[in-house]
Amino acid sequence: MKKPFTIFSAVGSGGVPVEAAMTLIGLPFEVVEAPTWRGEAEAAKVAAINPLKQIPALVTPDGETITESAAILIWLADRYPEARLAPGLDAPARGQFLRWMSFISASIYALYWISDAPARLVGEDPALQARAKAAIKDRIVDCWRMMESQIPPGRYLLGDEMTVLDLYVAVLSRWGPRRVRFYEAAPRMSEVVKRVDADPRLAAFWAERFPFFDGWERLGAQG
Ligand SMILES: N[C@@H](CCC(=O)N[C@@H](CS)C(=O)NCC(=O)O)C(=O)O
Repeated sequence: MKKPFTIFSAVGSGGVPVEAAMTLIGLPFEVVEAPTWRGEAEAAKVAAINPLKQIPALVTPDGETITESAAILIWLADRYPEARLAPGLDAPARGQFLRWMSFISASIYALYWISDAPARLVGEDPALQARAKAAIKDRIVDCWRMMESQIPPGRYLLGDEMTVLDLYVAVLSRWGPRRVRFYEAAPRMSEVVKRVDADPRLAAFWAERFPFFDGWERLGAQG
């Protein structure tokens, strides 16, 4: 019997949209919980399959490892087209789908490498660290605002069907600078992420993997 998928991930992390996609597709998967930002012991759990010690990392039933959240999400959506989680290769929305998947990964997600541990860039000075974190939050808000100005959402970001882009944005918009600032910067996209938050197919999943609690839109669990 083939092994199920294994996803190296953590509650509230960038692995959550990948887990959500696999849940919607109906794939069997095991989670290795590895909150890499909580120190060397956790990071070491993923080192053998991702030398950057980052999650998410997916190991397929064939034993292939795929890292990079956007690549994993696009791969899953393309590999299981019956789940309709991405515009097909010839669909009119395909270009914009790839554009925004890359944008989220490169222009937004990558910044958390600094904001989760600003000493990596500015050393131990608390004032410099605070300045770096604040500047990154402002930059992320600017990125959301830019995306909002370029995208005319329907029920979902690319039209009437939910794609992995919606899952990606729904999760990353919960991190610092938190949803309240996302709502201000991107009011039309906010309607979409609230729809994704409320999707009944994901209710049990969100409760387990990125729970909503009183004040979460202001406080969040990470970032
Ligand atoms: N470019 C990577 C970024 C992944 C990433 O930054 N993951 C975070 C957790 S949400 C992490 O593992 N951080 C630990 C570190 O960078 O040292 C992706 O898109 O998958």
